[in-house]
Amino acid sequence: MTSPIRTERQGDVLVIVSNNPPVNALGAAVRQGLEAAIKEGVADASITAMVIRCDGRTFFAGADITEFGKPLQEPGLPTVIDMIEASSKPVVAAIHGTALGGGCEVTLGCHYRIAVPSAKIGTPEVKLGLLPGAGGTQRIPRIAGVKLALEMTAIGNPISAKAALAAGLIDRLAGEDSLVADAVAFANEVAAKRPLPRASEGIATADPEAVAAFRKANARKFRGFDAPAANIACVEKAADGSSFAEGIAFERAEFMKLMTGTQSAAQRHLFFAERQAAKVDDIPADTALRPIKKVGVIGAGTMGGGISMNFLAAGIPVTIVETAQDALDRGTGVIRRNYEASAAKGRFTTDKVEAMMGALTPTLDLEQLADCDLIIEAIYENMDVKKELFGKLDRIAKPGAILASNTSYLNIDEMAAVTSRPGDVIGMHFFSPANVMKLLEVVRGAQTAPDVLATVMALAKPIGKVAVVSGVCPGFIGNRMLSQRQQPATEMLMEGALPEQIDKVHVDFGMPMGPFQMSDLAGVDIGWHRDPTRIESIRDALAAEGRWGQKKQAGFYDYDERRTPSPSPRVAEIIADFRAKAGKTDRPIDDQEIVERTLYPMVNEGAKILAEGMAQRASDIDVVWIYGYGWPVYTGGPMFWANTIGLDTVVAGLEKHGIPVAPLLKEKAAKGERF
Ligand code: 3H9
Repeated sequence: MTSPIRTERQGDVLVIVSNNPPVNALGAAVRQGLEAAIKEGVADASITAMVIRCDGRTFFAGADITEFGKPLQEPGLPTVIDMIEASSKPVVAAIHGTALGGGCEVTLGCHYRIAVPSAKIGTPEVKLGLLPGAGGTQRIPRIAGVKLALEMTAIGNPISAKAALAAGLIDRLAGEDSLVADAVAFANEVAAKRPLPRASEGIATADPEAVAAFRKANARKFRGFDAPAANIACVEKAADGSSFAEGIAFERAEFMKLMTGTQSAAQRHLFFAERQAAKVDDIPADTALRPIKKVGVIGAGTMGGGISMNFLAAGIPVTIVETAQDALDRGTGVIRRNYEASAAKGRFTTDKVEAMMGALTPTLDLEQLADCDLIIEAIYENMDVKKELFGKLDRIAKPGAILASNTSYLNIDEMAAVTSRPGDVIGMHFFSPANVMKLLEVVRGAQTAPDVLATVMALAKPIGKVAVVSGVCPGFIGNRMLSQRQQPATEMLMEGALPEQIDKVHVDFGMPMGPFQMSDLAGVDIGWHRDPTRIESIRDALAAEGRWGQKKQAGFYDYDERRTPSPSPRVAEIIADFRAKAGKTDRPIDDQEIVERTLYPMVNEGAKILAEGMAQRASDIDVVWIYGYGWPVYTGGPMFWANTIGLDTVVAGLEKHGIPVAPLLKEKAAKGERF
């Protein structure tokens, strides 16, 4: 087998080149090749300096994640990096693309670093539930200080080459198109310079105030995750007077703890799940896509506005249609205000705001959609109205245009059936707020054409979404599972639990909110029959009293002006009243029962969704729940979580409460299999 590493001589400089597509991950063959190449450069008396660079789209994007959890093949990355740093001849890292994780750590082992201006440098391991385990937590603070090291390791966002230059993480910028020549020139320039600058020999200054402030500022973001604290502890260790060797030993121990834990396994699962979700099993990867140069959105309400924002931000012009001028003005006004708020936070320039608004065409005339390549309807959920609209679109839209519905539970096939082109019809279910939430549930109708599905799946990436394919069923993947937790939660109110107890179990589990907090946010009055004298459920009773949720500052909770919830004595009264009328006696309900009756049924429903082929794979369901509903990332999503607690445990829990177990779940549990 040929090595992914080759060496080339440029005068007295040995250029070490990696060619390991797609992202030059630092797998075993790369590490072995690097080790051999460094040895070659050190041993060859005619070589005065070395350059490490990569072919393809990026510098090393990190350790090879597919090797994690398997026996280590020598040499390990820390060994290779130590060897680079120990070299008696200068080594220059020549960076383009993204030098991430282990890739960034390789650059820190080098004595000098040069990067093209477009390069990005970072240690995103925390997003995989890990920490930079090849010296990163010890070298970054020694070069760039504790403050930046905390941000880079515990938050994990990459920084620009310019920022890296300012922080000393790179020494100079190369020309965008002259990296190799500039790196070789740099190597020649420093060839005779001694002593060699070695990051491990630097001293990091302790900054307890910065650490405390950082912890406080990010407490919410870090809630529930193990890795951020471990990253912080390692950075602190680098600056507490310990030797580099002691710091490295500490880093190694922390890294191994994380690597063998459930959280990192869950986060690595998500990394691959997210990428897998983009693939549709029966559609070839090279399917020709339909060009999407202009998008039409029908409805300028919260959903339509949010959907439009995604395309405008991606540089795709949008025509937005409403039925009345005031609604249209309101909708476009909200879009502008949202963009301006983001600009005020420094997310983009005011020029960009104007460019995006300039690409938005508001209109009351549906005919204006005639030249759109994709039309998404985001009107209210009524099948008759939607069918009428699809009939009109069939007449107006140009041939080949994709006709999409943002429905969250209605049948796409019924909408497709009223058109003469059912193959062009698809569901694009965005989640609210649509400009923020990352999930896009793509609903594949019975007749949706393969190239239509492939086009919409490919469109997700440029608009910053993670797309998952769902079949046609009520509520699709996400809302279908959601309904499975709402009903038992309400039943438990009748048996002795209070909304705050049930919600707390969900929040402690890591959800952004529990079932009743979600009801209050969405509106208790949604789907209400609007007859205050007809009180058949707790929900009816709340709605009849005008307790419609957050918008009325009263729902399952009481709210103050800042929308901070507090448990409501009135709600407790209503519930007690209902229980009494139903002749039910209270009993204590413990937290475990809440988990078993609200979360296990979701897994159960997930198994049915899988068995019916409504989801392509269990990991797609995990992606839906993590990106659409905020299921805690560190548990890996409902199906991965079920694997970790054991499918037999889930089955036993469901049976205990008399909930019928899905055959697929039962079968897998009996065979000792996982999803
Ligand atoms: C680490 O370094 C630990 C060390 O500190 C300590 C060690 C001791 N490994 O994302 P894309 C695959 S932890 C294996 O679609 P893009 C990916 O699955 C690592 N495979 O491309 C996909 O495969 P497929 C720290 C990887 O252009 C294909 O490459 N580093 C890896 O949108 C294309 O990926 C990171 O966390 C990997 N490291 O984005 C960086 N990376 O085609 C992780 C990617 O079969 N990577 N693949 O689906 C990224 O963030 C993005 O891939 C990157 C490119 C920004 C580089």
